[in-house]
Order: sequence, then C-alpha cells, then structure tokens
Amino acid sequence: ETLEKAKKLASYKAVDDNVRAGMKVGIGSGSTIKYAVDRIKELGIPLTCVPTSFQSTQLIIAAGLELSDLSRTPELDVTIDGADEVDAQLNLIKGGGACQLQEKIVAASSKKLIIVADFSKDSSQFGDNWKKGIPIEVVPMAYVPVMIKLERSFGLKPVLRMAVNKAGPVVTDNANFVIDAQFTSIDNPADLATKIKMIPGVVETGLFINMAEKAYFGQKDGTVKERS
Ligand code: DER
Repeated sequence: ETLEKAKKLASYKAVDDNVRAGMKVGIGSGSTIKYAVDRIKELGIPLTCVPTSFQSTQLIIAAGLELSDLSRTPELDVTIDGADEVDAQLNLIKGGGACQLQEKIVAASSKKLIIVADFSKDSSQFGDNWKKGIPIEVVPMAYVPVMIKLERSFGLKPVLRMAVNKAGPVVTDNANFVIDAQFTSIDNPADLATKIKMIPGVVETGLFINMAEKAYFGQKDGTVKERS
C-alpha cells in the first residue's frame, strides 16, 4: 500500500546511489530497511554487512549476505537505516523499534549515515509528525529515577514502553528498558540529547543529532525527495 511503496522507493534509490561492491555496510533496523536489503540482494553485489539488532541480523542472514560485526569490521563505508522523524537539519528521532543503541553505535562507526523513509517521517521540526516522544534506553534498575528526572528537569512526559507480545516492559536486544519521553517542542535538540544522556542510568537516546548525511523520502506520487 502507499506507505510500503514509498518505503521501497526510498530504499531502492538510496542503495543504488550509495552502495557499491566490496563495501562494508551497516544495516539498520525496522520495516523500511527491509527494502534496502531486498535491493542489495537483487543487485547481487559482494559486500560485508554489520547488523544493528537481532532483527537486522535475521534480515542479513535471510538475504544470504555476508554477516560481520564491529569487532571484525569496525570501520564501515556506509550505514543505511530508517528513522521515526527527520527534521529540516537532518536530525533524527529513532528508536520506534527500540533499536537505537546499536543503531547509533554502528552509525557512528560509518563514514556516512543514509536514512530511508516514507513521506510521513519528513518534518521541519521534531513533533510535526512523530507523537510518541523521544525513545530513551535505560538500565532497568534505574527507570523510575530516570523518569522522575526527565519530568522534573526537562518537563518531558516519560512513559515506560510496555511489550505487546510479552508480559511486562519491552526488553531491548541489550537487556534494557525503553522510556518514551513525550514533548511538545524541542528548542535545542543537541543540548537536550546531551543532557538526557548524562542522567545516570540512561544508556542512549533516540536523538541522532548531526549524524545523517542524507535522507531519502519516498513520495505518494512515486518520486523520491532527498534532503542532505
Ligand atoms: O527503531 C528504529 O530506530 C527504526 O530504525 C525506526 O526508527 C524506523 O523504523 P521504520 O522504518 O519501521 O519506520
């Protein structure tokens, strides 16, 4: 349907523009990245892939691509990943799929971070489209004090992310919890990202500031809008 077609359009264009034989490629997580892996498989080019989650690992294996990790492949040519929202400055909110910790580590180990998304992720400011707050990965024993600080110090509205197909909270691939911190507007995302990261117990935030090189947004009319 429309969204899926838009995800596919963005992913195919991004892979064709940015992935070449012999590259070391970080593979993101979520539903959009699936199409990028499909395109890489279709092209049949030899390359080494590093995952960003159990889901990403499964995508790489299912596509018959060469699977590596950051211990063996610490410097990547490009990482392709999805996002929950992209602002006018190419800052990202990620973590809708609770994979932001490994995604940020892999993205930071890459020369380029390329974002693939449908039109619904294309915002000028955070909060224009994404209403679920900033995903924050926390150590389970600290989640209540972290929620208190998020509320008192930054006026955020923190909610512990509960699982759907499992009783209790979502547990990430790194055995942590996720807090979704709802906001009305974020004046200085870089500043907020740093301050949240400094709260004891916070492992990583879904604010990817000044990291992405280019974003591809699939459109309803079959075109792809690019922002860099
Ligand atoms: O969890 C994540 O960070 C995902 O990359 C998310 O931001 C995008 O997932 P989607 O492609 O399914 O929207």
